[in-house]
Amino acid sequence: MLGRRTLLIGLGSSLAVACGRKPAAPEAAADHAVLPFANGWRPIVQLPGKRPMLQLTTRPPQLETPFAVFDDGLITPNDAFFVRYSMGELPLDLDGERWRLEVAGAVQQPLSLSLAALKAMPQTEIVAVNQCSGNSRGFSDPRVGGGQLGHGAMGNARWTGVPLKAVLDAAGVQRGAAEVAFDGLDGPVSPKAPDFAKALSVDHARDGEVLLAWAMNGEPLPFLNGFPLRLVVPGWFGTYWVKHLHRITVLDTPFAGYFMAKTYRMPDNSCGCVEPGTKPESTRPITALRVRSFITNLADGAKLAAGKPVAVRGIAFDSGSGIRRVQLSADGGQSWQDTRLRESLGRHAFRGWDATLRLPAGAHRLMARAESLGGEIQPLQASWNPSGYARNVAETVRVTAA
Ligand SMILES: Nc1nc2c(c(=O)[nH]1)N[C@H]1C(S)=C(S)[C@@H](COP(=O)(O)O)O[C@H]1N2
Ligand SMILES: [Mo]
Repeated sequence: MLGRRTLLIGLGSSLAVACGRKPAAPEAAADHAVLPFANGWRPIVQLPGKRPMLQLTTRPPQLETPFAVFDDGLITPNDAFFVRYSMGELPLDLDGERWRLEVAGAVQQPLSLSLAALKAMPQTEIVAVNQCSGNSRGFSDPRVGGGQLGHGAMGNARWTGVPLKAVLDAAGVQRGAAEVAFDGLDGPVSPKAPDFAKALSVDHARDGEVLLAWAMNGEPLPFLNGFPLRLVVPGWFGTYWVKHLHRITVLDTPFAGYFMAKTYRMPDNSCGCVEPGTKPESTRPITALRVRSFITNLADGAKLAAGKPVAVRGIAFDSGSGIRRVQLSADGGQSWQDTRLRESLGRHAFRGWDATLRLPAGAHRLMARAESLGGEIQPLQASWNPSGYARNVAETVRVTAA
């Protein structure tokens, strides 16, 4: 019988091969996909624990979910969930038995917790969307640097774990503490490069909703999605959802790490945007998701029957107030009809919706536009920022009816 360690090492070496660390037999791409912008050609690759996915980079491995997956159901399967890393060195020899979560800094009692110790604490579950702040960046116009992603750097899963608050309370956060920093076990290829770490305010970290999760959709986290433990920050962009989490440090002063102070920052104004091509005067860390919606069953270029009922369906989400309504336009945003919202899996989850259209012969521009219970509505014009973060314009799907 294979022990867990053997299994992990096996996974590690096949990942090492797949990620180009060893001179490997060439990984023939079974196929490729073309995203609808310049340089949108992507090999389709299959990494351990994943189905064939769109490859953005090999080292670190970065995979985008094929968009059709979002039409299969509201929960994104583990083997189709996107993968994003900033660091080139993954903890491929990570041993779940020996791994410990260290809780240190401005606490009464530093802790060192095994996975078994965490699992012995009261567990909770939440269905929540993890979306990269760079999701859809490839559509930025004018174009911007960074991973040229289509719409597949998001996913909706049921996360199981222990509230971060319970662990912080067990350690006893000292009065006057300001922030809580989270460090993952992956690291930079060059020792001079900054390590991946993120921070939340003490109040946010103790809101009871932020989760230390070891399971995703009822299974242990796939290695590439943060085995054995990751942070889940419902309603906030994926950058805070630290994977392979191994150290939590309570700080008296604001955390100044590279991934908070230098990157993942938005223009510091109400729209989080600037004139295309210009630089913001000041920036602030990116935080909450913006309301978005997608048509999932019709791809750009679809040919439909004129005059016949056409079923249109999709998904919507926001930062956690919940979805109030999703409207659909067949004329590029001039007129709108309401869609029907499907059952809610929770206010942080993808919300399904559907509608029926009857289209006359000709070309049509379909758009979905969601409004949150918090009163946020998707804009019809895209705004721009230099990192292409947080796109949420109502997207257009061009179809023809004949
Ligand atoms: N340890 C670690 N955690 C990380 C990152 C990373 O580079 N290292 N990237 C973050 C970013 S930018 C995103 S969008 C999410 C992506 O989560 P996923 O790979 O499980 O889809 O992980 C976050 N957690
Ligand atoms: Mo991200």
